[in-house]
Amino acid sequence: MFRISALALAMSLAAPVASATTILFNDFSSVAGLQLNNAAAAATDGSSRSVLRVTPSQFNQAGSAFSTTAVTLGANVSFSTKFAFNFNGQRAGGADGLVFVVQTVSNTAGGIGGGIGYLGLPNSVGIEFDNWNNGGGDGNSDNHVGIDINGSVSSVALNTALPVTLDSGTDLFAWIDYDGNTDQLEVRLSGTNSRPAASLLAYNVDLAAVLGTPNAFVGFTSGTGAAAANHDVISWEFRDTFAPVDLPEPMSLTLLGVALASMGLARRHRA
Ligand SMILES: [Ca+2]
Ligand SMILES: [Ca+2]
Ligand SMILES: [Ca+2]
Repeated sequence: MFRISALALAMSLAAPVASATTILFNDFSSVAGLQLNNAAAAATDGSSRSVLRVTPSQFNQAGSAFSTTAVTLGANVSFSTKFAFNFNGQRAGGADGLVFVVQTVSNTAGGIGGGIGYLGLPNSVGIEFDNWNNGGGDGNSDNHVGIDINGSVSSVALNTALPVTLDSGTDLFAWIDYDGNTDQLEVRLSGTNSRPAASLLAYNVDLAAVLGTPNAFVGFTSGTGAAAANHDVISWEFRDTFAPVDLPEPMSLTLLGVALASMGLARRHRA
């Protein structure tokens, strides 16, 4: 009797969790499901990869790419996302960066240059990866990550001590998680495809109030000015609940499952 219940429990612990993934681009060989605005386009990068080039390395551009249909976000507009990106082909120093955006329309690209394609988008939150120093609002940094609200590029939270160089031309990896139950927005960034334990930025914000609706369009904006770069998204996963991508399963559950299975086996041998 015990053996059966223990094995059943072990099996239930090992059962796959229902996926909350609503958007998944392993590459951008097809951009179906995305609305591309202004300068944004599918492109082939220097490694022959099919990428989403939100702005090309040309001066004074703005571009954006958003889901063509609204995503209904989870409890209190919770979400989790991960993407790989690469800034390359820099001209005059490389500018102005890439912003991951959650907003209530799909067809906009905001201001060029230091606006990073995000300036002026109402009812939105943006997580900016900014490779050009526009002064005090950028913390006098040309290599920072910020959290932006309602179309302002004067970030409400800023990290100017990144573990990577945005203009390195190498693939970078970002994880963004919002738990609407705690209102906590967390940003992680790495030069390797391994989710850091510690967040780079954490900020408390009531996104349900900012957006005014659980139905959101999610995607990216970018801009260039008197300096430019190819701002490429390499891959992208978005989940409509708080379900952090690449979060290891709790070790205790795995060990418990192994322990219970072993106990069942031991009892069978004794029988
Ligand atoms: Ca730069
Ligand atoms: Ca800037
Ligand atoms: Ca900035």
